Amino acid sequence: MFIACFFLKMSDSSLRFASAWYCPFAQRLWIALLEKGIPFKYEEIDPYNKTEEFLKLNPRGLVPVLIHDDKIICESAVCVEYIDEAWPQKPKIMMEQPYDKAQVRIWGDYATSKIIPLFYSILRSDPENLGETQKSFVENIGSFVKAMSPTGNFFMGDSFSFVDMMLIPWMQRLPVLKHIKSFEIPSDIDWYPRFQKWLTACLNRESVKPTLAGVEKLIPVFEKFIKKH
Ligand SMILES: N[C@@H](CCC(=O)N[C@@H](CS)C(=O)NCC(=O)O)C(=O)O
Repeated sequence: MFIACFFLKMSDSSLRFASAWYCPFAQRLWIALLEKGIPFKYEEIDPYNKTEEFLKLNPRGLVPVLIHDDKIICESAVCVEYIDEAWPQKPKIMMEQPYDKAQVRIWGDYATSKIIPLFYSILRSDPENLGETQKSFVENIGSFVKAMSPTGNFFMGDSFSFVDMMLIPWMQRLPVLKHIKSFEIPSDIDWYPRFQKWLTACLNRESVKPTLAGVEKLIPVFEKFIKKH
């Protein structure tokens, strides 16, 4: 009886994912939802045209937003942690062991605070500052790669986890930097083979593939972003 009620409750629950197709922050959550195999309703939103209805969902006016029954959750990293806890069935995105959990949080935060802002700085940089910004970007990606498990494909080895989801949307967009700013990670750098192994494995992950927007579609979005900022 208890089991029947539990399943009824699970299948009853409604999950809405408010997203924008080009948004790398929303992509983090999209990957997590597919990875967990959770059914959800996708809703395309234009976060730059902030309707009253959208601001009621998220007064910050940002996508992604998750609406689980009547509860509203925003901020991509928080949303990913939320679904991992609310749907505790495997795979565990946040890992099982306390030390592993700490690692995925530390390096997920590193990606968010030390790598991703530099991606946008490169896009916005004028030619005088471009070299310095690119150097820091490469150095910080290098620190991230050197912290990866030496075995397995992913950051934590064989487990595809929170930390991979935090960074892959921007690394998928590296060809956009190549197109707009002629930037590429130097392939003769010592950590490059480990980086490529990680990137290839992430891009071929079943939960990632459906979320990959084509580079030719993303380039105009970023060109518009540069004009605005
Ligand atoms: N810290 C937020 C960032 C989300 C974000 O910046 N989303 C962009 C789209 S990619 C957005 O909604 N921008 C609307 C705006 O800046 O007004 C998160 O992790 O969810």
